[in-house]
Amino acid sequence: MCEVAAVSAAPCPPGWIQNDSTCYSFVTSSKEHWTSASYHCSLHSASLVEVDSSTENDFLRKHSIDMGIHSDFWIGLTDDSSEGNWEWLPSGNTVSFSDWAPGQPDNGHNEDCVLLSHSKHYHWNDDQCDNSHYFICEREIDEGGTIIG
Ligand SMILES: [Ca+2]
Ligand SMILES: [Ca+2]
Ligand SMILES: [Ca+2]
Repeated sequence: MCEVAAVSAAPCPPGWIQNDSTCYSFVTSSKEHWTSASYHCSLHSASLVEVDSSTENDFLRKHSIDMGIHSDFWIGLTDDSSEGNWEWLPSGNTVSFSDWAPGQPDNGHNEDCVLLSHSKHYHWNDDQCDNSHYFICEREIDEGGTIIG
């Protein structure tokens, strides 16, 4: 019984942050292209963050600001497969919530991947997928309150 309690108290891996039923990792160890960032998350049984609600978006923006590093973070939204048709990958979900910065998305330089933009107060901006940025991974906490892997 004691072991169960100990596990339940820390459902996220070291260095990950829990919010509601999800663990998040704000990865600042290296800047990556969007595709490489997505792959990095998958190595940790996670995905680039899919922002489903204003609550989740508020959490991500607040934490980004609080980190104080003034850097952009990739999120899991892209229109790379069809210009203007935004989808979350890898889920393939369409956009149910969005928080574009004013004037965005503008596909400014063939921009098909989305980040939380520090220069836009961490509202969303589309950017070129092969630019290198920090990124945010997320993974759900399973029903047992623990994460496998
Ligand atoms: Ca999410
Ligand atoms: Ca685009
Ligand atoms: Ca843009």
